[in-house]
Amino acid sequence: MAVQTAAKKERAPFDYDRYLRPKKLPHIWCPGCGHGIVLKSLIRAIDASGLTKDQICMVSGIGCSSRTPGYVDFNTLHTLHGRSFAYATGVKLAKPELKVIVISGDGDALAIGGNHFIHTCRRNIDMTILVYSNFIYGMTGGQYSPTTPQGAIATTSRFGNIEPVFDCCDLAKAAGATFVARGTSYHCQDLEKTILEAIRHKGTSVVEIIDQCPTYYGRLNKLRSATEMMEKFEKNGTVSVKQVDKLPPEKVEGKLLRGILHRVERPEYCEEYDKLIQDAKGK
Ligand SMILES: Cc1ncc(C[n+]2csc(CCOP(=O)(O)OP(=O)(O)O)c2C)c(N)n1
Ligand code: SF4
Repeated sequence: MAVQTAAKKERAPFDYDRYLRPKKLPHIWCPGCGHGIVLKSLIRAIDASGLTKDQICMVSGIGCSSRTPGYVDFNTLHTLHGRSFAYATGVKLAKPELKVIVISGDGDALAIGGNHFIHTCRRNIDMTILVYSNFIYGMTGGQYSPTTPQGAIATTSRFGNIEPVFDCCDLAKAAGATFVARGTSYHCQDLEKTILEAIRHKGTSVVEIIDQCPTYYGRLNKLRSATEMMEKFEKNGTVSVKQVDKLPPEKVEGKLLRGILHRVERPEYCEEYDKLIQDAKGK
């Protein structure tokens, strides 16, 4: 018993404060919002990467998720709705030594920013893109987004959404991203490991993160709590890629895969651009 107590004492609690900007707190997120849980996994992944705070540039567009960079003590840019990828590309080209991390919502990345998203993936520029997919536009009051499930209620689909869903991971892979993964705010420890792998990857890495907006999506769709949403969409709505082959088809059907879905190597954009400059100089 005494040995156990001593061992417990040795483990210092994780120092989140080191990564936060206390003057920017309290944050704007509603109780039960998934974005805070994701921030925790993200901070832990960055810490595990061994990168210093100055080596990171975090860029976002507009939305509840896009508020994240304001709260963290890295180089940060809070830009325009859907345009974070363009700013992030500029930062990476000007300072290729930085690790660029883009934070975006499903609306930000896949609707207004969809064009920028696919061309960033196509170029394979070295940056990590996190798409917080809560099936709705949270910040502006719950309009439906490209990830809103068919039949779901949003403030702009009062009788049920009739539009098919964009699969963010399929889209990223088809567009050329060289690392594609999916995580959830429920499986936050797995998420931390997945984000770490994404940060370590050279090229465009995309992680779609299923999280919850209890205030709009939950309320409109009669899901009574954040916990109920996490149970429905994240715990029971996803299957790990590591388990999928062992499960009968009926346990997999209709579920989203989580984990690393795609990882390949391909020339990285900044390096190719640099080669071009060197060639041009030599001529
Ligand atoms: C050009 C432009 N169009 C529309 C808006 C309004 N707007 C701000 S955030 C947002 C949606 C954000 O939703 P999402 O990206 O899914 O992030 P969440 O808030 O759910 O985290 C919209 C439509 C804007 N700020 N700029
Ligand atoms: S409106 Fe939704 S997405 Fe925005 S902070 Fe609240 S719960 Fe989160």
